[in-house]
Amino acid sequence: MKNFARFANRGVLMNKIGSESVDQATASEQYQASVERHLSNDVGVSAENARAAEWQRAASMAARDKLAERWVKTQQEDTNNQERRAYYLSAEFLIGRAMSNALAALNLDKDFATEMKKVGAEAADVLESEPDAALGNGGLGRLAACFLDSLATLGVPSFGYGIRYEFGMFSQRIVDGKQIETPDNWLAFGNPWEFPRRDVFYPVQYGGWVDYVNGRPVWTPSERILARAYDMVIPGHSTERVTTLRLWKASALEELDLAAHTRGDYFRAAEARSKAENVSWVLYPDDSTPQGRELRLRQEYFFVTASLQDIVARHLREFGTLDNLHEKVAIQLNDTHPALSVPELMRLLMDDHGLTWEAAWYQVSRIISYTNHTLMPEAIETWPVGIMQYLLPRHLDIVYEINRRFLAEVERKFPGDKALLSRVSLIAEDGEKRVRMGNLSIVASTKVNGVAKLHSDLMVQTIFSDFAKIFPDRFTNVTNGVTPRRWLSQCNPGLAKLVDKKVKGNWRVELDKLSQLGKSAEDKAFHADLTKVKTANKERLAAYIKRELGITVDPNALFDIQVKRIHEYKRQLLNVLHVIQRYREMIANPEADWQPRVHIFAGKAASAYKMAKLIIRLIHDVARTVNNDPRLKDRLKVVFIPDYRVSVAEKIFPAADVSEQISTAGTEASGTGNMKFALNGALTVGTWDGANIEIAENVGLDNIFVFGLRTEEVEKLSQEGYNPRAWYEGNADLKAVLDMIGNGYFAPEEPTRYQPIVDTLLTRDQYFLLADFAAYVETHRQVDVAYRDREQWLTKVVRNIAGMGMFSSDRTIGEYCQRIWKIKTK
Ligand code: 26V
Repeated sequence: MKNFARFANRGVLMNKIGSESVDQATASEQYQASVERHLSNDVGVSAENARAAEWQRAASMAARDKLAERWVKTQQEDTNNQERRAYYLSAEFLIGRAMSNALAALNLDKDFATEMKKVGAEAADVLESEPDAALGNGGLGRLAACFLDSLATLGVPSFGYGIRYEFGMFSQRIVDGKQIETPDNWLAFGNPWEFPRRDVFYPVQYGGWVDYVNGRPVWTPSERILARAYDMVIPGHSTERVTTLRLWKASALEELDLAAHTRGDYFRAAEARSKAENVSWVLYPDDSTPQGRELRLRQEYFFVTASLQDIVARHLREFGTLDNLHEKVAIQLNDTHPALSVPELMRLLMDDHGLTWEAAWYQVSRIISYTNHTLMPEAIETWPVGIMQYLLPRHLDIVYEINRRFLAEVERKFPGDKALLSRVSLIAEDGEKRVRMGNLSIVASTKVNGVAKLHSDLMVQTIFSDFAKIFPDRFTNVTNGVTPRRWLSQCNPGLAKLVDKKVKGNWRVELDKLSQLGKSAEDKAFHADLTKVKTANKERLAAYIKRELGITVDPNALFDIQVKRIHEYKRQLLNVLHVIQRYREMIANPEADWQPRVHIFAGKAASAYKMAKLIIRLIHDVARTVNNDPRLKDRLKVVFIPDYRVSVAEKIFPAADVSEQISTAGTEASGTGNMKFALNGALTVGTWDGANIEIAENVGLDNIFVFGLRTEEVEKLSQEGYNPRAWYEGNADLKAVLDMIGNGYFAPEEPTRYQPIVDTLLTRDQYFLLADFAAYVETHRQVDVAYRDREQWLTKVVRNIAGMGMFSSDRTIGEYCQRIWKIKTK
């Protein structure tokens, strides 16, 4: 192994260069030697024969070794310091790839390519061969991953807790313009980043009944499985601190049910195993209505009970008493998915540890806080009382008792208001009786927060207005953020380098420092550098599009991009309507000096969401028509990039000129893609919604394109009786666009294909596309004009990047620590 020899020579190096770079060189060489050792000893292949994926395994094992050292130290520190810990409970963590982030955290990223080259491997291929860990649907799951990065970086004593899904978010393939879902077998080649903790497991029980023996409840469950811990190390940046993401895998109590086995019933034994493992088998890919499936409730209880048992056990190990649990533990519920934490923690404290109701409630209500991520009433979880009774009878009893006491308190504060009692009750009694998980979470929480200013305001004015009256001090806002390590430093090294030149201080961990760029807003040399970087990023994306789809796009065209889950409220359809309008204008006047544009879409549709799938198909049919129309001379291209995921997002954000954030005002809780685009120098075309508003405030209204109805206007229009057909009749362009879709212009082989789209738009148009169409089209005309004034545009770009300081997830986590968890940060 030639590199061991090089390593042995480092004494010579020492004499040549300064000590810091010697340390760096040494670290890199040690790392490289370790990679080669793992390649031979663990992967079992020679450097000469190793392929990219094999180098990847070896390289990640070597990085993992280094992280493990930091990990052991951090845990020892936290145990010694005995400070309050934050526990982030989330059914989703959308991590993506771990390798380049780990190398960056270890400060080994710069030499990695050179070291790999020396052994004949291409670093880019090695990094690309890592599968994404896609244990989440979209924004909510990615936020959890950004939060872990910030918890580690800020050195907060903390754990993430979730589920080790065997299959993550489905892969999306497009066949004849239609979405096909295929399983995401991300663990097929093992996961080098995880540490199975064979000695950490807890029982998880379901079903059965509750007896009252001398007035004390005794739960006799009918099923028992195990939750086994698998840890992932989450490295901090510019610190040696790390944090832990502990994921639970379900397994049978015994690998094979021995009793069944000795009876010779081999298949029954195998069945018990697969039934148990079923619980952590697959992520629910439904980003739309929660369907109230029993397996989903099993999953939620599964990770809640395992995590809480683990937290209690750790606390008892460290303190030997539960008296101070609430002083040392802060639990954050990422939406209502872990809301069973409320009755479960009550149960553990009372039934297993003998606390009284009052003592247990005192603790629970000081430990738990809840983040709400959507205002859509249909998206807030409820569980049929029948399923709860069957699966978790003891928990249902506890929920009833919490409700009894809570409603009595409300009755005392607001006597005689029966309607109020029924609205805030933890049990919905209209129709099938259901447990309201949002209400349950609020009643037990220290703090309840929304994820952007507008969202938090609307939360207390609409869905939770009754609770805001009952608990006026409980509600607060913590605006979302994203980690600048992954979403600028790693995904856009070209831009990061320019920022390094202009900004003093470590902007990677103090993003506010980006404001220093403001002084270069009109600097022509800087503009030229920015243009070079953006063009290179667009070339990189164009090459990816060519490779994946065979479509040629011009990197000099304006790249207009909308990437996110496909949902009617996010209005990808409005974007399509604009593209069609532009197409009409161009063929009507082909000789005009049209700004060349590439309209890029990506995103997955929930598998049962018919309308979302039809929108994907329409995008493909429009793309086929537009991309092949010779009259346009390639000045308009439409591209749908398949299988949107974290690693694809990292290629897309850096290449955008225009970011589409066009949800109906009042519907998008925050958005985080909007932040990633602006941070990478794209200008936003957006509604006055979610975090767009705060982005506008921070980058300046002159540097963002805001259009469309405001929340109050949407509300007013809706009250007055919105008639979409009148908007259709009243706007000849809009009418022509919808008629083209309805007449089968884009699907001549099946002219009625898009009738359902036109029908919903003309009869209901729940998300006010037709009302916003004209303003949206007009705004894009302004975008074209602005884009051509290169200096002006680049000034706006700089002001965008400079204004994004507050959208670091470090700021967000800092606020959670201060205002919700009461944890000190350095
Ligand atoms: C579900 C549904 C189902 C029915 C109709 C509309 C709708 C809308 C959203 C959802 C997802 C709920 C939870 C969620 O993923 N929220 C997202 O959380 C992100 C992180 O806070 C935030 O940036 C997004 O705006 C928000 O949609």
